[in-house]
Amino acid sequence: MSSATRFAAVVSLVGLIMAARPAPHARSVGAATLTFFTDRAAFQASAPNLAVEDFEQGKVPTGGVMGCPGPIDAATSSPCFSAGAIRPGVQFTSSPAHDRCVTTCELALLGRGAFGAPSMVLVENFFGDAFVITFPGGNIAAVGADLVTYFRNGTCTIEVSGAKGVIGSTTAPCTSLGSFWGVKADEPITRLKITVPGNNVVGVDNLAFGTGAPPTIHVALDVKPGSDPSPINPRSQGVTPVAVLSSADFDASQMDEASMAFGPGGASAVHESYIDVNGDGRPDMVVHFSTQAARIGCGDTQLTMTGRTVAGRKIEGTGPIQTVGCTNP
Ligand SMILES: [Ca+2]
Ligand SMILES: [Ca+2]
Repeated sequence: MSSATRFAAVVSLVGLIMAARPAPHARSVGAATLTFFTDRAAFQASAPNLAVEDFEQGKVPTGGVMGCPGPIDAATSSPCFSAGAIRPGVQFTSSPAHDRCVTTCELALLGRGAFGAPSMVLVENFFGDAFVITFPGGNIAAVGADLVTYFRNGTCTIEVSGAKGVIGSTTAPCTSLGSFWGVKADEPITRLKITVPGNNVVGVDNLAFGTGAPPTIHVALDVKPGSDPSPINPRSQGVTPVAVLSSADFDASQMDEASMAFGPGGASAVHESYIDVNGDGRPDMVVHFSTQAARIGCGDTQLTMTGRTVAGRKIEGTGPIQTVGCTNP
């Protein structure tokens, strides 16, 4: 109740004092390629398996507004969020930063119905501030969100940063109901800075973020097909054959043999052929690699292979082994 009053008072009061800041100046560093999206379905098709933060674990009542101290992340424990309520890997702040709610809060959590919000959304709390999203964990190549503004619809400016600084900037509609905007980059995205001109506040809902890469395909290996268990002498100067088994979901002929790496040493494939080694009717890929180059350790119980399909999909496989010849010097 008092929080709601404070939000309204702060925004209107501060808005009178603070002039709208100029839009950020975009500056490209290096040669990052950014692809922008305005349709969530198209974005998700291009960048599957993203985590989504929808703020629905927030503690604001329906129709209410709460001031929230920043930064907000998975560790935050505040009147707005309990620890663990926000997904790991993302942090929300405003720019410039403000105090920790000693007098005011830099962020605000809107409940469903507040200012027309369709569900809980997080916004910055001062006219002219930027809403800032950082990804401390790294490895984020795709980010999308419903951009939200209150008081009126507007045009947001979104500045995208990587490790070396700003890698691009664009504009997109932001509305009280939320308007989707997304980006994919060919280098890790570390930060988004979102601003809206005029006496307005800006934030996001349904923030999707992640590597944007399809999941790794896990395959089964049959080391030394035809022998069970699969004895390997790590000191052997020869080659070891391994069958990469096809399955209903995976066609071993789609492996890019140049990408394959066996064992801790990452041995390359030196020869491959296609035979159905397990009699399931699906041809398997039989690859030979240098046993020495694989650096298998005495006592290892499994062999791991990594690689990619010709289409670029990551592959990982393991199969049991039994090391032999390790006892004699
Ligand atoms: Ca929400
Ligand atoms: Ca087979």
